[in-house]
Amino acid sequence: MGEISLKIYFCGSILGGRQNAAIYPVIVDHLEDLGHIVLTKHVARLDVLAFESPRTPQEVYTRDLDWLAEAGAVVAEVTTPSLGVGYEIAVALNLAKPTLCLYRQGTAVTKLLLGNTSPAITVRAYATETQLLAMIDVFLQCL
Ligand code: 6K6
Repeated sequence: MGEISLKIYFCGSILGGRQNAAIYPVIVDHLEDLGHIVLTKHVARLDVLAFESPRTPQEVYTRDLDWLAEAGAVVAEVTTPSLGVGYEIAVALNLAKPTLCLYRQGTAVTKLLLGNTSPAITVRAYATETQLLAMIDVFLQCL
């Protein structure tokens, strides 16, 4: 791969907490640097709630579900537990979307992800930013 531009759905915690949100733009920027389109790049914005506030909950839901359906792959940062991210991952797996779940090494992550037997899921712990970006590269190369 390398030349193929994918639509990627990025998931990161919003209401679940923003304590690991500094890594979200690193992931989104990397995906864009590789030439991909990140449908949900607003999730990485510091001001995501203000940015999205003109939209009704139904608008957010319908738009996000439509984007999930059109995405070629899903990349989720799951260090901070989030109901919304968990929901998105479940939908993505039901749609058989290749789904990469990344978390900071040493963090407790739900067994529903760690033990997930869906053929579409890849779950990886990263210790450094360099490792995280390499994991994204390997995931995309295997699509
Ligand atoms: C404010 C007012 C109306 O809507 C908002 C902003 N809410 C959201 N905007 C955009 N995406 C959202 C919103 N809430 C959840 N999501 C999706 O769920 C994102 O794609 C994230 O990946 C995930 C975050 O879920 P929570 O449960 O941590 O918020």
